[in-house]
Amino acid sequence: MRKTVSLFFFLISCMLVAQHSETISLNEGWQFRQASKSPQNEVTSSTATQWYEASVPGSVQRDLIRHGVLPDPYYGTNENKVQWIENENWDFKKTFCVTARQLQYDDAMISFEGLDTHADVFLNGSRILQADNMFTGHKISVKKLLKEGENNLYIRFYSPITTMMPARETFGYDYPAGNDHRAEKLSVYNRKAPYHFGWDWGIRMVQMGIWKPVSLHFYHKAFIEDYYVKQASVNAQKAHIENQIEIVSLSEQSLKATLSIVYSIQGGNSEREDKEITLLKGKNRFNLPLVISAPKLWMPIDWGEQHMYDFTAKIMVDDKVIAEKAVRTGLRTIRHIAREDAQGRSFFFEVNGTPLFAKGANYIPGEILTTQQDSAYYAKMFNHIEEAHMNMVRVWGGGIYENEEFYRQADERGILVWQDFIFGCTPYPSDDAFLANVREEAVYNIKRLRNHASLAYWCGNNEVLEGLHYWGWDKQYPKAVMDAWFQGYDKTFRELLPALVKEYDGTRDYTHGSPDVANWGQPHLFNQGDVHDWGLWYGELPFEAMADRLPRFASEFGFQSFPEMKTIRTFAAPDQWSLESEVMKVHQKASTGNSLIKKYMDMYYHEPKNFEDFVYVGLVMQGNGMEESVEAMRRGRPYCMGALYWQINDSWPVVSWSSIDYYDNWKAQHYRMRDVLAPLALGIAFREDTLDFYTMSDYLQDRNNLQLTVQVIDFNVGKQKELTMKVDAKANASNIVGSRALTELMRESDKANTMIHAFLSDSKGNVISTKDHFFYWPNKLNLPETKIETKIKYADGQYTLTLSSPRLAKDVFVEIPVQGARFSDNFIDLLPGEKRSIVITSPLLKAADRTPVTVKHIRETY
Ligand code: NHV
Repeated sequence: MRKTVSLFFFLISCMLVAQHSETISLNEGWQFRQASKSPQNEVTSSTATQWYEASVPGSVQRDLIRHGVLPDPYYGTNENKVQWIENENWDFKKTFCVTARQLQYDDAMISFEGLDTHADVFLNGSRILQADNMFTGHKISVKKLLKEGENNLYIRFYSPITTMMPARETFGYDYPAGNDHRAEKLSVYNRKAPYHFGWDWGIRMVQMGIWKPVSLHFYHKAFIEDYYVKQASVNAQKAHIENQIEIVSLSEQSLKATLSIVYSIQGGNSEREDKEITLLKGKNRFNLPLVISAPKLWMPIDWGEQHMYDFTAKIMVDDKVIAEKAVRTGLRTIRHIAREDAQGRSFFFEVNGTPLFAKGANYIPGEILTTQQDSAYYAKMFNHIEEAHMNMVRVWGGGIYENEEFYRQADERGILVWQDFIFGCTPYPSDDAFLANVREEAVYNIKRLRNHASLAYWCGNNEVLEGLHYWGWDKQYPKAVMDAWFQGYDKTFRELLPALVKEYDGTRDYTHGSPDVANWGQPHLFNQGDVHDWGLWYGELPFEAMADRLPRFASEFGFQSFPEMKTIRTFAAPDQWSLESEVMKVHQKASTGNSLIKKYMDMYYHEPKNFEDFVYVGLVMQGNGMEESVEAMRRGRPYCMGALYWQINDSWPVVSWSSIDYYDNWKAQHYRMRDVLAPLALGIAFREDTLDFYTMSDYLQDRNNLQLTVQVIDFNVGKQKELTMKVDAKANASNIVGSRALTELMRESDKANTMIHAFLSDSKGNVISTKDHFFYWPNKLNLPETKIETKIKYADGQYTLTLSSPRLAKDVFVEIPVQGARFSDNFIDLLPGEKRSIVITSPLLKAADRTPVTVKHIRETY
């Protein structure tokens, strides 16, 4: 059926005669097989040498799992069973048809948007490409090689391991690439996603294959190779746009043509700007500047609308369009402000001239099988980002330059993107050949991403300099090697990449790497630049300490948790439910992870009764602790102007620092981020026996005449006292709006059995933000034993729970064995006598099933 439909469209397109171009997808009909067989893999891989159908985009590993040749790599200890693939070479082939009519086009270009990684590509007996960089796309002129009827494409992918092994042999050392989970550290020689080689939250799967689309383009006369809508300057009065266009002319003679830019605000009336041009054979570059008066600016989320403009560049010859290309973008300015000031050196972003407190997270590729990140995946991920009220994500340097759809979602929703170049946590080679490869990769990706309104900032790498300075490598390597790495750092990150950003982007700021100069072990440097503050977690500092060591901008800080039991059940049988079991160890990649979770749990909680309670308490600890840290940063503006926590997502089911697990279950942390990052949130700081109440606002308008209600709640009997205050929430600022001495509210001796429940409401009584403040962590609280009463209304797609408890039930966790089910709230504090309703939604929920819902709270874990 599908074949008939595509044949129909194919015939239709053949009937359109006077086309200036035509594109056919070459994603269908690929086959693959193992090309080599290492002696040690003789037995394991015997089934892989036959031809299998391949899905493109995809990878060898993804397809072998699909065909059942490899087991589910996430289950049990199966990770070990899929490692042999990386040592082998793999062949891909496909045939496709070209018609006589198509051969009449002036040129045909085959486009590979991404080959992972070392590959020779052959077409009808000729080698058309030698690829060695996963991140670079290729467009190759193939008209002379094509023939009418059947054409043959063949790609041999070479093992990234065996291909680069000689580099290691000749260098004489292994690089200190600690996250590369093989003894021979070959990730550094491969321009390939570092996380494929393993990470401290990552399964290792060194993939090979066609990871991005393949297509064949036919052109008459000319085509537009690239179109950059460069925002030379933008303000509320005028936007100066340079339309930078690269046109390839295929005609032997020079061509007189009109370059026309048609543009409009999305859905509005279009305007047009023309320029007469002469095209010479080969590449031609033109710039057509234009001015848009009173542009409607693209705004970050919560600051206004994400207005988008459509630009189309057209080349016309004799009034006929011979080539065109469209760009959709938003007009705005984003500046990174690094300014010496009284405290040190600032680090913040200004959007359309207004300082922005950056709220968000670090993003890793959300699938180890990279190509499983499809459009639906990105839409879902950006829902999570938006629902937690983030306005910035950092595409971290150990992953990939993300797919188009990532940035398109970010544009549409008003989320700024901090983009690392893909280097992380180790030095890299810096010889001429390596840097030439990096140059090509950087130019390709800057050009690919520069039209996105959301793209805010370029950063050379993640923690390479931090590693060189602080990770003890000088004790493991000779001085000459260290010197070469420092010099290589400068060449790559202080010379090559910034020069390319300037030349090919020219509008965005760049930093050599993150963090800038500050290091988490040197708090005296926290007054300048961005910090990855791992004093929490690696430095074993308590959550409370984060408020006393605010950085100017936190680009990383985080805390681990296990995913909830329903995710653990997908990979571990009950006999493996313990920290040190074989299976759990495969799913905990951080060598000190379990001991750190236990250390912090000893600091804050009574010892949980069993593994399941340990998992639950760990989730709550991460959620509440990270909320505390993020709130301190947000209260601390304008000194501190950003909180991007480590990390929002997972690439497989694993113990990690994520706030959402691999199966889309929000951990407690994601709920707490949603609360603390709300555009207008209430904060509480308890210092020197005084409670300070803060409004933390990202709105650009003041919100005045709000009511702050402060209740003193006894864990056993409920409300003891209530007071209200009229408060104003100042725009784009954090301010103390009220203070109360503890003694005005309660007795010092009641701190272990009393909490503060405060909320902010508008004049109509709508609650804007709620904040519960406890004076201690649970092991120092007198939490009462209590039983939660649960009533459930079952409907298809939605269960509604009503919860109540005669006494305080802290951190109430509602569980349902349905992956990805959404809860209107979870991990909540249920106050004495309070009735709370929680709505669970999932298309998998059926009223008739009465899927069991379980509820637990902290007092039940000890
Ligand atoms: O370990 C968690 C995350 C990593 O997954 C990721 O690479 O960039 N993490 C920790 C650090 N940076 C990052 C900080 N690194 C160190 C801390 C303590 C000692 C050595 C290194 C991310």
